[in-house]
Amino acid sequence: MTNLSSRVSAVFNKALSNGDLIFTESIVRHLEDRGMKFQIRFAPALAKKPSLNKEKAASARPFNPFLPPDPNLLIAEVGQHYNLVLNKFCLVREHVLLCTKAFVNQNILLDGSDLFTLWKCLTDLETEDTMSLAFYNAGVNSGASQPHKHCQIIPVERNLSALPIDDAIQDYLKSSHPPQSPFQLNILPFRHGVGLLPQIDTGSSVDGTFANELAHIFHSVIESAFEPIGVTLSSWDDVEREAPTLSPSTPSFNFLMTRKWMLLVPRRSDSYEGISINSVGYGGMLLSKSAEEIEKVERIGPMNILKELAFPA
Ligand code: B4P
Repeated sequence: MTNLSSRVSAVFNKALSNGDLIFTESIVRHLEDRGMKFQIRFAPALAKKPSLNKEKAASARPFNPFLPPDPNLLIAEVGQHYNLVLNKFCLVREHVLLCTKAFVNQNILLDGSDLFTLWKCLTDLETEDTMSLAFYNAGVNSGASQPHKHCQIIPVERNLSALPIDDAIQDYLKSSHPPQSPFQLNILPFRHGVGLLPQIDTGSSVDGTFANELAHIFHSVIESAFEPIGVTLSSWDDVEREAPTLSPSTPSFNFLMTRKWMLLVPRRSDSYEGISINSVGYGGMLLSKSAEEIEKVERIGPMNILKELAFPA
């Protein structure tokens, strides 16, 4: 266990026992759909969570939970520009958020510094039993509710089926030699891009060159995923860094990253038949807050829901 991961465990356990965060119990069941073994997480108590109306988030200046972060949820300052804080409303133990210290709008694209810091956290949070999944909900149609720039990280067990999208990517890599990057997975019926990350020895020192390399892979993944929709990188040029709300005119996407790969999915809408999905959904993990929602997911099929919320492949 690294210093960072033991600090996360210690701060999490203290915050939980002091009632500084709300951990919601959930039950996970599996549902196979078009070759992907989806996880459907049922958390009925979450229906009671105070939710930030997403339309309001786009149109008014809401309460900012990250500026300043609750000191009881703060794990550490990371580098000069970031705070690592616990998610106050978690379904998975030790769910953390990497937030910029100063306000930056969540529509601003991730840059080399964000990606490198995220990669460092993924590396430092890994344990023998768990890897980490980072995600970024960008834009009004991505499932985002907070306009302050923040990436999220959840621990994922190192088992087959623990992270369904990782299984799909590993299957692709086994059958494709040498793998192209960025690439698309045949199994996913919607526009997306996957980029492979260089495998760097955790003991070696990494520097700004690696940050630039991560930014380059991120840009190539955005371009490959968005190009057929007629969206280019310049679409993000006019986003105001300090704009207090999310602009509906900025393209939305979901972004997922592990130490091995990044995946980006352009988003067309926020919810389908009342089911809202964030980046975790595109990892193959859906959330249902009521029996009615579970019934809908089973009836429509998780892959169809993901397809309806994204653009055709
Ligand atoms: P956003 O990007 O803005 O939105 P989100 O993750 O979709 O969270 P939302 O709040 O809309 O949650 P939802 O009910 O859909 O991220 C904002 C983050 O800040 C969230 O993690 C939020 O909890 C956190 N936050 C808000 N106020 C805070 C405060 N005062 N201090 C610290 N953190 C604060 O989903 C509920 C939760 O379950 C989310 O964390 C979500 O990421 C997670 N989740 C969704 N699907 C899941 C799945 N299949 N498996 C496991 N977890 C899942």
